[in-house]
Amino acid sequence: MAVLKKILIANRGEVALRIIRACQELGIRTVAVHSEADVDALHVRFADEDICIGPPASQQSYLNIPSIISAAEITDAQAIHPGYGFLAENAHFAEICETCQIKFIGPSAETIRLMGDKAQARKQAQLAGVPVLQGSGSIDDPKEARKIAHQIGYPVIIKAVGGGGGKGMRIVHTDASFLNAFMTAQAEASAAVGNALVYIEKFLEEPKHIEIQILADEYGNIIHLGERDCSIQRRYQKLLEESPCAVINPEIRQKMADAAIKLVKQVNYFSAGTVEFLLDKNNFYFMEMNTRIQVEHPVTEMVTNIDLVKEQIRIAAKEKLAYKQEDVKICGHAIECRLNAEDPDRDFIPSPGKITGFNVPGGPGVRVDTAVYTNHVISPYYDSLIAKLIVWGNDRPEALARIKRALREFVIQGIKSTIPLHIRVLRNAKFQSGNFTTRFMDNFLK
Ligand code: MV4
Repeated sequence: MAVLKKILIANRGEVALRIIRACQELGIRTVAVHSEADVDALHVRFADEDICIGPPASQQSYLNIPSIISAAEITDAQAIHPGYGFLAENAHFAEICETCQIKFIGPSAETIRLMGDKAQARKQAQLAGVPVLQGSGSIDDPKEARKIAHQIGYPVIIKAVGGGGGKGMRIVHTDASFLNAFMTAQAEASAAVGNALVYIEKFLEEPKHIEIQILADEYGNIIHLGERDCSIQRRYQKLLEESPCAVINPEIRQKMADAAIKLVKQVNYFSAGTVEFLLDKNNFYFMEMNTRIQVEHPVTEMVTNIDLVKEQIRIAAKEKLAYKQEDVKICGHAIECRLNAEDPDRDFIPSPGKITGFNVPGGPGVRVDTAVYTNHVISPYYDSLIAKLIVWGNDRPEALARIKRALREFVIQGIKSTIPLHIRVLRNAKFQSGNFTTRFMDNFLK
């Protein structure tokens, strides 16, 4: 990597480790940043250099732009990898990096801003000829909005323009309940993302949530790496993801991939990215685009044998894509379970604390992405992800058997985890059929 000799990782936890590993294999030096709560974190131990950027609260450390930029300047890092969450989709941060002549590892600030406005993103999809659901642009007058909702026909869903991941979302079934829901959505959007703007879409009751992984370089080369089925979610938090989708037919898959590439072209996108769709029977609709590496990227890595984080770094170093579309072969089947420090028997309340015993599974086809170790303390300050368990199998039945086997080997003592819940989901006949929708977890937990 001629132009990138040192990268600062503006993140923590398993994803910080994931990025450090990619850098080490590419011969790039790494700088970890950490809060006062993360002095003993593995990302700090694994990086070549480390620097404290503030107190435990994210707002004052992992979201503290001046501290992070200073850390990059002090250590002479030429680039910053934001991981996911925190500053990963903050256009202002990407812009500041550019101004300070630090390469932001991701797309341009302009594209992050455009896709971060979910109403604008819809417009771009339409311009690119990608199907979208019936809906509105950004709208703020409640009565005007109700007229549009009525025209679309209920149920409709109100979404935050600055949202993504379900923040400030409201499903509405009648004219009578619309105004109240609309104003609540505006207030929630304002509180959650600091932007009260919302838009409306026809609500699909039982779709699948399917996303296409793409890679694009700065020279206009674009490839897709197939899809992930992310329909298993609770409160818009993904619990389990797989690739490929078990029930999609090849024509639909090709059409979704073509649509994703059309959108990527339309917005001059480069880096790794994900285009999310809703799939209803054999119709699909653009939902949003994520301009970051995602939590569930390993399932795609397992079925393509392509290291997405390395590719992101190579693209940032102005290299051309090393793969052509015909080089991408989807091989076998991968599943990921997100193991969270939550108690599924007590409405998923967070279960932070000391991990007194930790044993990760192994054997053929098993990958564990974690930054946890025995006697590590899960802090209440950050998200509750303990580990991602990812398995590969020659086919879906083998992957299912393997992930059940691996979950039984996994030992997490001292705190509650979602392992028992995952085992129950994997035993469920509807889940096993592959024929499940976004409604699955609500029904399952009822
Ligand atoms: C939808 C939808 C159905 N219709 N939009 C959830 C998170 C965010 N990325 C968008 N999401 C959805 N948007 C329309 N027009 C369904 C979801 C959705 C979902 C909804 C309810 C319960 C679970 C869900 C899981 C995934 C996606």
